[in-house]
Amino acid sequence: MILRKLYTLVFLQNDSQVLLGLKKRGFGKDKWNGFGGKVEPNETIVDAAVRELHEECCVTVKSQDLKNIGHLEFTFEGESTLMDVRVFSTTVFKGTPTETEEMLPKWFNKNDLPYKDMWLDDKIWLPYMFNNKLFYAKFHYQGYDKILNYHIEELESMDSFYANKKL
Ligand code: 8OG
Repeated sequence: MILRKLYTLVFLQNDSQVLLGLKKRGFGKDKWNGFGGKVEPNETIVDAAVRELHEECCVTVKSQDLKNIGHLEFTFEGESTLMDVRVFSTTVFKGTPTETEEMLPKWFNKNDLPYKDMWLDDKIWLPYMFNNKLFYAKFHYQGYDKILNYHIEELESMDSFYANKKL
């Protein structure tokens, strides 16, 4: 039995830059990433995305401004959990990204990202995001530093992807 756990991941972007945060504790510590976390029971996915972004870097977004641009799935050899990560992007937000106990935010040029200090898979799917392509990707890891196999595809629409997907 696979246990699916839902997560959000939000990227703020402008034409040339993307906001990443250096994770200061917990899962993915010392890696640069978008902002997100677990979806709580009785919370919609997009509400969780708004909440986590604010908790982690003090930036406010409206849920209607968050665009769901991708779906990621991670499994780990020997583990029965599947991490189901909903990826969102927006160019519209309020507030100045500010360091919190969880994250140190910083703007990066999209063509100069700190990939060596990011999750290995990011290099594979971030180009879809930067080229405004919707995507679905799944990665099977051994530990956290080796991808045993993966699949990635471009999607026409997230709605039709979820309508056809058994979750
Ligand atoms: O609550 P917590 O911070 O542990 O949530 C984990 C966050 O990390 C969540 O936003 C999803 C995200 N995440 C993974 N795996 C990967 C990955 O391989 N790449 C990226 N970019 N983010 C990931 O859980």
